[in-house]
Amino acid sequence: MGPDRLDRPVAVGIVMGSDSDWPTMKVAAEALEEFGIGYEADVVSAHRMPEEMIDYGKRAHERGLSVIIAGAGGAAHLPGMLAAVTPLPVIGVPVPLKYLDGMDSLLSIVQMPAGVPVATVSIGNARNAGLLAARILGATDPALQARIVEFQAGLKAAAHAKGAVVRE
Ligand code: RP5
Repeated sequence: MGPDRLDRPVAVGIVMGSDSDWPTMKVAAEALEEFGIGYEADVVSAHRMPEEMIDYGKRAHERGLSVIIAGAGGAAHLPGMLAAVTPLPVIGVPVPLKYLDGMDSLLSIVQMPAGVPVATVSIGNARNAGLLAARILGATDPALQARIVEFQAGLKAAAHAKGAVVRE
């Protein structure tokens, strides 16, 4: 895998079923940016381009990716089908559509059979998908893990500050 547009090695593949998912999925990209993690982003529809989707999943690890973040809405088969063909960790993002408030997306991503895991975040929560990918990469990258610890300290400080406002 070559570098991304900022010359970083591409460690995370962000894929989605449609470009209409990008407003949700770009938040995962923003989280990766915060930690300086290289990524690529593509539309790889499970239903509209199944051969390309299988090829993406089969080759992702050979191309140097370490984590796949896959988002889809409705009959959201993309994360699960990728998990079926890749040895990489797959993080699923249920994208909420106009009907059913994203429950359809959530249930079709989260109910994977034993043996084929997808780490599913909450409906529309692509930020957590990006942060989870950072944690996975941080497990073998001490400098990145140190930045995650610093980020968590920031969360704690912000929560304490909010508590102080409530007590005033
Ligand atoms: C899903 O169908 C996509 O992931 C998207 O959430 C949904 C609608 O796609 P479009 O009709 O907007 O292209 O496969």
